[in-house]
Amino acid sequence: MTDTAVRADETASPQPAHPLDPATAAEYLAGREIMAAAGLLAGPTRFAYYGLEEPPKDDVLAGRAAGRRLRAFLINTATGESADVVVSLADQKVVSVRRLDPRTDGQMPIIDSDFAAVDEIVKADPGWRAAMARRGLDDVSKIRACPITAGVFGVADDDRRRMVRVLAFVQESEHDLAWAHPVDGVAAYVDLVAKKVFKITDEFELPVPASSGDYDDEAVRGPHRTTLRPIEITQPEGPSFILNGHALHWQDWSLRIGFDAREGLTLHQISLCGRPVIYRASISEMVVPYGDPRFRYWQAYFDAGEYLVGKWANSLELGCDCLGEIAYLDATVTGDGGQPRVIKNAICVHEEDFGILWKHTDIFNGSAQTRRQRRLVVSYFTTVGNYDYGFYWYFYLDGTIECEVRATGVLFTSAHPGGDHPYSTEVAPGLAAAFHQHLFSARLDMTVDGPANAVEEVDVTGLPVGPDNPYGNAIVQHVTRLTRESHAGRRADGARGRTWRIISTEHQNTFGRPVSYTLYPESAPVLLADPAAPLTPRAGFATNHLWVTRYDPAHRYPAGDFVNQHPGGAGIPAFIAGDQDIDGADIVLWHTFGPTHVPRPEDWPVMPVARCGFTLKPTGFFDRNPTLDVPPPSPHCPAD
Ligand SMILES: [Cu+2]
Repeated sequence: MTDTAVRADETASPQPAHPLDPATAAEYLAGREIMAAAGLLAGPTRFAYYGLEEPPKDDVLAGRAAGRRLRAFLINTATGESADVVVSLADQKVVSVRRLDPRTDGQMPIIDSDFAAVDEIVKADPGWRAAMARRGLDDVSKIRACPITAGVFGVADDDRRRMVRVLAFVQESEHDLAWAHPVDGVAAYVDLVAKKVFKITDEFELPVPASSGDYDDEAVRGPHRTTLRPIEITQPEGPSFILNGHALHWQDWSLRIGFDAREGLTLHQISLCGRPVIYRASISEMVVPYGDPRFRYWQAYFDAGEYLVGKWANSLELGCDCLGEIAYLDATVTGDGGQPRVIKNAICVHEEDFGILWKHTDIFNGSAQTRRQRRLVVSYFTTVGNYDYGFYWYFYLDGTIECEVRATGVLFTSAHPGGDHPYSTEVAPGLAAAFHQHLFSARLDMTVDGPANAVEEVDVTGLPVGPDNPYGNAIVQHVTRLTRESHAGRRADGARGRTWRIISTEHQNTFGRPVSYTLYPESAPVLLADPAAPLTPRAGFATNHLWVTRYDPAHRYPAGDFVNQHPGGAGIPAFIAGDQDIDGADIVLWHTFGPTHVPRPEDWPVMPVARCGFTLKPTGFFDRNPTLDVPPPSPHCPAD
């Protein structure tokens, strides 16, 4: 084993070193004390979210020492009463308490104890047991209840209460993979406050698919292949990065690493050669809508706003999840009671060789040079139900920033009805996986050489034959400045090579052009739900690939603060309602990306990683290739 854990120079001090550092265990406890003393935690009150309330950007940039604040979403599980609370640790007091009306404001995210409660509630319900018994499932101890956020569909008795809808799977033995055995056609609707099943939909019966999906079972997977020889990554002099607390330095890059139960990994104050590029970057929401219109039409998860992706972060294993010289950071999240829980080795920082950086063999002067690319990788992995997501941010020697999401885990399944079912793929005998989308929203608070930025949409096209283009070979850029929020909801266009350039309106390069970074999107479909679908206003952010908004510290989540059972219109649609000027302002880009997933048989029983993401490249940010100073990889490499 050559992989090495590089312990960061972390202090054990409960006091965070920087205003943007994640909240510490001691801070969570201190904040909890303040809330308890104010009487906010009476009765069965639980924390549905608990995290750092980041200080205003102006204060951070001005170096003003802002007092630390925490934000908590509290829910009384007996009454459903919900409150959005901010406490000041410095002042030892509650700063604000906003009582929510969940019918209009939305419900609190799903909490840990909901999972266990739902299992008990459905198994105690005679109607649900009868529905299972009709399908020959008399032993409910073998049934796994899967609670799914309910959405809002305008059905009166569905939408006025804190609820989940519950699908069932059969787990034949302790190690059986339950996702292989969906019980289709039936769902229980559970009122989480009344703690009872209030409705059962039972539309059709199909046989529970029987084939094992237990990929750990040698009888299912077959013997391990023996033909893979070891690959070892060694860095005998150690990695080239320095991690000091949450501050990371590598080559000309510097940034700060944060972590939040809702957004997971957050990156702050990303700069290159001492020049700011992004003030804050995160994946601030995601929605996974399924396309089966039968009784399960409501299946769509907002994994960040409804389930809190960061809370389910994995502890990473050296030599398994990460190879080479690794520095880990722990993440601290909290349980329902507001008690801290440390996820060891949640964030992985390492350096990777990435093939050729540049290379040329010159036909005239005989020079033959090769340089190798490297990237700094900051990543974490999380498990939300059946799926697992890896979130990777890459920083390259040439100034490129890349975000990659890796989706893996197990498909969400149903029973295949036979024939050419239009909405799903048969992935094992009688087992179906519905078509669905994974749509992520990257929140990119840009500061390209300072906060005064603007966005240009750049298309590339040919021109028709004409007096200035007699042979029809002309290629031109079409540059459109996005000047107002109302005009900045944009779609990618692969046929026109569409990109978006984030320019400084204050700084120019040697050619007299604004320094800029270009966002290169993947041209995958945006939300495929009909514009009239109840989901569409709830997932408004996902209806375009790009939005640009004026920076507002309250605009953090593109589907709104309270996504669970929110009727729609929060987040991006509300942010842009004021139609502010975004030209030469402090602006935030919201970029929608992600796959539309038509499952393949090869995605079963566990799915090989599917990648998606986007790239940001310096574009006239430098005056020439910034990597000419990268030395040859080894003395024997130059051929001349
Ligand atoms: Cu998928």
